[in-house]
Amino acid sequence: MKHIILSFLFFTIISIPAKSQQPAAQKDTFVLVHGAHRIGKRTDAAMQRWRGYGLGQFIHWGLYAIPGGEWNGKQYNGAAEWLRSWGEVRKSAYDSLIYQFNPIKFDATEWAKIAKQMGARYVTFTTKHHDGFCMWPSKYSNFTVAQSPYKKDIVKQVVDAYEKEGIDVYLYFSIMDWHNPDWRYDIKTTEDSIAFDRFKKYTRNQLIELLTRYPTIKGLWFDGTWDKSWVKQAAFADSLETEMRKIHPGIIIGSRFRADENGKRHFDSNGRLMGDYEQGWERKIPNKIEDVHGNDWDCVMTIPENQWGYNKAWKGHIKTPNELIEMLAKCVSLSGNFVLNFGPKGDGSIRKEEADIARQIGDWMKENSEAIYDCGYAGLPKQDWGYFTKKDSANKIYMIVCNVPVSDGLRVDAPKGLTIAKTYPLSDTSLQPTVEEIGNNSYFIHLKHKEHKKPFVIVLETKKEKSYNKYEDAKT
Ligand code: JFZ
Repeated sequence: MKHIILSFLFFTIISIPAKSQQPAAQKDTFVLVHGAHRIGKRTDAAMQRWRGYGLGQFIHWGLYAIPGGEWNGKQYNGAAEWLRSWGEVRKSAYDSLIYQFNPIKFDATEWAKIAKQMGARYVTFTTKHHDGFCMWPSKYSNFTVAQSPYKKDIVKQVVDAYEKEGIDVYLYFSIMDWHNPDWRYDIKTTEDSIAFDRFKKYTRNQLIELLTRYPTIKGLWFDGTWDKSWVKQAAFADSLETEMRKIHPGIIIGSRFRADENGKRHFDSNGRLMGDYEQGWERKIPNKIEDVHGNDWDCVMTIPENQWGYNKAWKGHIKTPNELIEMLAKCVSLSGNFVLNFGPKGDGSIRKEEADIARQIGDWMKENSEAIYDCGYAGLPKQDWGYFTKKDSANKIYMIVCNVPVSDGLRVDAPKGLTIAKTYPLSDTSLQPTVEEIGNNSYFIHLKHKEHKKPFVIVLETKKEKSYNKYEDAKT
C-alpha cells in the first residue's frame, strides 16, 4: 500500500505543472510522503466562498481575559494571552482563574451583531488557546467551561449566534497546551515519547470532538504548532488531517497545522503550500502580488501592536479605523482576506474602544463593500494613492483611494487593450471624478471635491479595445 501511495504521490508531483509557489517548469526535488496534498489552489465552492469573504473577525477569549495582562498589580510586557508563561505567575494560581470564570455580560448574539454591522463574513473563535482552557465542555479535559462557575458551552453559543447572522465560523485550536502534563516542547527521552503519544491521542480526540459537536463550522485555524515535538509528528499530523477532512469534507485548514517529514512548515520541502491557504501573514501584509506566489492567504491583525487577548492597559499605538480600512483594502487588492482581532473582557463584554472601531469600519463598509466582497487583484500596477480591486469577471475596477497626491491627479495605467469607458464614485457623489487621458492606456482621474476624511472608492468601467499607439514611446 505504501508503495502505491508513494508512486502515486511521485507521479502526481512530477506530472502536474506547478501553479503556485514555483514556476511551472521547476521539478520537485524531493519525493515526499507527508508533503502538500495538492498542487495549486483549491477550486471547490467552499474555498471559492472563503476567497470572497474580504473581511473577517478574530476573537481571542479565554481565562487570560480575567487578569487582562496584569498580575498582582504588575503589567506583563508580552501579549495578554501569554500571561501564564510569565515567570512571575504561579501556574497553579493562573489555572485557578477557572473558578472566577463567570462572564455575566457574555451575549453571543450581541457579538455577532457587532461583527455583522462591521461587515465581517467570517469569524475565527478561540476554542482552546495555549493555556489549555477549553471553551467547550470537552470530554477529554477537566479544565473546561463545564468545571467553571459559568458551566455552559461557549463555543456552541458563538457558532449559533454568528451563523444566525450569516457569518461563517472557523475554530481556532492551539496544539501547544500548557495545562496538559503530557505536552512536551521536544521529545528527548522514552518518557517524553510515551507522554507525547498520550498527548497526540488527546489532541485527536478533541479535534474529532469539535468537528462532531459543531458540524456546521467551515474550518479550523491551528496555532502552537512550531515546537520540535509537534514538528516531528509529520505522519501523525498528516493522517489526522486526512481524517478530519473525511469527517468534514470541504473543511478549510491553513498552512499552520503540520510539517512534512523534513520538518518543513507552511511550505513543504519542495516549496508547495501545505494546507488550503497561507497562514503566515500574521500582523503583516504582503507588499506586492509576487509575494503571495499565487496562493490563497489571509492576514490576521491586532488593533494594538501585539495583543490578542483582552489587555486592560490598551497601550502603545492603537490602529485607527482609517488605518485598518487601508489594510483591508491592501489585503483585498492582493487577493487576500483581512481578519481583525477582538479581545473581549473577562465579563464577556466587548470593550468600548473595539466596539467603536468595529462600528466605524462597518459604516465605511456599508457604502463601499462592493469594492471588497468577492474582489481581488485587478492586474494593474499599484499606484501611490491606494489600491485597485476587481471582481472576477466584471468590467469594473475599483480604486480604493487612501492618499490623494498634492499634484491632484490619481494615476491609472491600464493594461494594453483596456480603456476606461466610464468613471463614477461608488458612494460619495461630491467627488465628481473626471478622466484625463495622458498616454496609451494611461489616465489621470481628477476630483472635484478635495477634502477627504476617510478612504473612498472610484469605479472605473472598462472596455476592451484593440490597442494602437496614439502616443509615441520614448526611444532610448
Ligand atoms: C500566535 C499565538 O501565540 C498568539 O497568542 C495569537 O493567538 C496569535 C494569533 O497566534 O502567535 C503567533 C503565531 C505565529 C507567528 C507570530 C505569532 N508568526 O508566524 O509570525
